[in-house]
Amino acid sequence: MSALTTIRRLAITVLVLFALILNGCQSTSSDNNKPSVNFNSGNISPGGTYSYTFESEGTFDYYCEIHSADMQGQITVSSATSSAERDTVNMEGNSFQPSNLTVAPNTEVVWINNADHAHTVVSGNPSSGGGGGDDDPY
Ligand SMILES: [Cu+2]
Repeated sequence: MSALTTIRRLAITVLVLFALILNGCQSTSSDNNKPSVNFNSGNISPGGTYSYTFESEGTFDYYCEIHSADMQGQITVSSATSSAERDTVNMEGNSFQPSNLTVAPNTEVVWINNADHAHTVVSGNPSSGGGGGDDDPY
């Protein structure tokens, strides 16, 4: 093997290592530190339900599009909480009960509409534009 070939191989190795290091940095960018959820129940009739499974830890705002000013809630997903397959949020009048629910990762949250009119459950908050199309979980 000539000295030139050895140098070339070294150079390529260094470039590949650099690429791997840069890739590694990208995968720990802010996107991974801010898990996002995206859901939109559409109209839930009285007596109807909607469910969503929260997989990763984080704090997730949600609201009702119909009563957005008053009707907001939050799901906190934390592995410090004892796990359960399922947990529920009741929609009473124009509020979510409880408005702050903490669950373990991979819990299915079921919203139950106990009111006499329709509600929706949409990820995000009214100022984020909502519609379930916004990536911002805050
Ligand atoms: Cu509502």
